[in-house]
Amino acid sequence: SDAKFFVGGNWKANGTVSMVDQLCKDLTAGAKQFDPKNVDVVVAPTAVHLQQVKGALGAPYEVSAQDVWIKGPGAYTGEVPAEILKDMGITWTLTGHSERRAYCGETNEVVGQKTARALEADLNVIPCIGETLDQRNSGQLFEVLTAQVQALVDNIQDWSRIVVAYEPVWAIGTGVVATPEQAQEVHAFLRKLFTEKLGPQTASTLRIIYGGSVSDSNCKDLATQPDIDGFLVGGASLKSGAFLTIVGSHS
Ligand code: G2H
Repeated sequence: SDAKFFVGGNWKANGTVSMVDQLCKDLTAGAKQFDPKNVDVVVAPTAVHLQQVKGALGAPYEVSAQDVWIKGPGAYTGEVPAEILKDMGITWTLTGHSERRAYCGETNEVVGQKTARALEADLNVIPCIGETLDQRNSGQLFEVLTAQVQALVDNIQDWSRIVVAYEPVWAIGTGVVATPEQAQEVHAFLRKLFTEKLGPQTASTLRIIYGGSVSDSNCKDLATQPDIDGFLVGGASLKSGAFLTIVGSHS
């Protein structure tokens, strides 16, 4: 599509103070390897590493949370609301990553509400959607994705601050990447669905990024697919060299 390429690094529940320090140094040194006019690059460390990363990584990098609380600040022990992220200079959050759906019971409705909450507090959001292998094998792929998208459509007004991540659950952390054809098929379906629901203007500029075992060796073939506007990278985002290769894969 016409949208600017976008690459997110999802560090998941990984990192030590010294590892994060080194990764930030390496990313800073590697920033000259890409042109920020052509690609947005965002990294998502754990909640407790956010401040360290924010302090160590300046422009062109932006910093994202991996999740956000469904309500505002207040008596919600253990949670991190969007206002607190915003105040710390965090500009993005993921919502609805499949690991949160699977391990923390987040439903489409919860993901929609968290996304709305984050937008209200002025964050940019990367809601994640995707089917399991069972759902794909039993012919429910498009039905599952349509329900996930509908929950977003019901909750989001301003789509200019949204990047949608399509992450087939069977490809996450498994080393089994979707083929470029499989990914393009779904991205084209999603583009069409968003066109129907939001109109052609919004749909053509909406970034739809792919996630699931993206690596420095498979990124190039995926990046050339017409409806893949970038990547959400897990495992390979913990290695600066691989991550920077993926960041540069669109050019
Ligand atoms: C999918 C992805 C990052 P990985 O979860 O969100 O992780 O690249 O390790 O499959």
